[in-house]
Amino acid sequence: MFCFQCQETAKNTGCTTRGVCGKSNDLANLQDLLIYTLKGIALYAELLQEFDIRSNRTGRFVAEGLFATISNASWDEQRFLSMIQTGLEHREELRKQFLEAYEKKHGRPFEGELHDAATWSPSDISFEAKAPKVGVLTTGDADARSLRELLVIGLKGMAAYADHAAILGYEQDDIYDFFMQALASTTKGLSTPEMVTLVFQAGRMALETMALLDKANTSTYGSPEITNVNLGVRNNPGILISGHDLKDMEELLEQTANTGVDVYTHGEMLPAHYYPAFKKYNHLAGNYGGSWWRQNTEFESFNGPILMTTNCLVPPRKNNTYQDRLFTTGTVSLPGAKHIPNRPTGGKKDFSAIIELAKTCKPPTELETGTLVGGFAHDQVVALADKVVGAVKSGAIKRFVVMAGCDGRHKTRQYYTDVAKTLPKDAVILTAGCAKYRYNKLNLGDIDGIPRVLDAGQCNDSYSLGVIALKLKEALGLADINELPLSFDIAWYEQKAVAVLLALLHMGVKGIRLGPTLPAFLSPGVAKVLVDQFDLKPIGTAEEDVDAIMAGR
Ligand code: FSO
Ligand code: SF4
Repeated sequence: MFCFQCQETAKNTGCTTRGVCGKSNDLANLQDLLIYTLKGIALYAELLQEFDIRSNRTGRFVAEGLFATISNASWDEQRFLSMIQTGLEHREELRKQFLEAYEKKHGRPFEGELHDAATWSPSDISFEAKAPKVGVLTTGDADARSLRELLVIGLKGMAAYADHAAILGYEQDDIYDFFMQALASTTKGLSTPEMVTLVFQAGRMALETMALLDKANTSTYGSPEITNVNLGVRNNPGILISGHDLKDMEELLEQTANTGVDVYTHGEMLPAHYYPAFKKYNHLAGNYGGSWWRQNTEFESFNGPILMTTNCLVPPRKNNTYQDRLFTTGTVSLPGAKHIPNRPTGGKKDFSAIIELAKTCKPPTELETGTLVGGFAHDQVVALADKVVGAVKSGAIKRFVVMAGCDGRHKTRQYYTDVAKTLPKDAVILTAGCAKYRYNKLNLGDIDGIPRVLDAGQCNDSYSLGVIALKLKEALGLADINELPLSFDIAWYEQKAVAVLLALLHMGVKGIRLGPTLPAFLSPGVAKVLVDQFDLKPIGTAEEDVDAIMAGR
């Protein structure tokens, strides 16, 4: 195996025997083979675009496949074997369609050569033998590999966003078309400038995908509102729901109403509390615990069933007491955990097994008390625009610092807590994603009633931060986003954060700090392009960086 897609990769180079995350050699290889299968599908889908033939079914399949390979989402080898199998069948359907369309248009059969990704067959070689031949290291040149993988890793993040939007009924042809074009491009030996162009195009499409998801979420559940979220527990049994899937949240809340079972959020599901549509459920009791990597202890003390709707799912330790209470659904899977099947067309998921189990469980053990405030997505901040702009003009707010992204288990992430503590009292942190758990319980106070930590939501809501920046730019009459009193100190862990980074670069944001380490998949050559063109920087110490941030550097 060779995997270097996340921030915790071994020695910041690549996981080669077993992932730091726990991913096995076999699972990593199957993920590579699934990506290769998607490339084969993409090659035909791209050719079919020329005949104006496309289908959302193919777009969805590719998005779901990419999403399944994201860090800490799908741990079940069987799942990948069946996705590869289905993928190859899907590829053959597209091949037939293409050959027919070609012959119809040209009056003769297609005789061109196609890449192995579009033609290999499991009747000639087993999955086990094929998988090691199609991984990341098959691209020999370091810069070409870096650009290809930056593109594929960014696509994985976009695919997660596209999949969430699709679940709510929002899909766009140009996004699916780009998936096909980008995946197909990695089989074509493009020149460096051509690959760089595609990577920057991925930034534009990432922004578009995030906008689509924002529309899907807010049209379906309303615009997030300022909300105080309870951190304590009640006396009823509870179900803990984590991940990012709001449709699962909705259906779980509906099905638990009047059952005597409460629902708590964990990790990235915290922002569900901010949506008007969910506020009407009195049994949505609060948020339990912190970010994803604390699952091993927090799931123990929760005492009730846990529903994982997306990543990050940490494989439970041996002798844990919660594996029997752990349920997965959608993209997430784990051997030994019960999987709630997808909703039938026009129907709903059936969470009754989780609810029945919850009724037999003890209430959660209290971890903390108090509340957290959040819900500062774009509409809410725009509603406060006069106040915010007034505070900037009066000098009460000197600087905004976007500290969005991911959390992770590594000690170096203490940096983000230290930055939050060290920032002067006239600085406001804008956040989204699980990165916030490094500082959202520090009670950093407020500036004239504006909290010093403004949480826009999940990493899925990072789009909001871009909109807020553009609205501020407009309100302050500035010509360029880089003239704002705004710095970016982004924490990344997995592939959605890479999609967000590409979107920020597309927006022209310069001087982003990215940590705790720069991605291992950036070769020195590609990193240099990002440093030279965008002034992308690694993090330093909290003190140095806060000084530089406050000085606008
Ligand atoms: Fe966190 Fe995990 Fe939302 Fe990520 S839970 S780290 S970018 O997968 O998804 O922010
Ligand atoms: Fe290693 Fe991260 Fe890949 Fe897991 S996802 S194998 S930790 S690089």
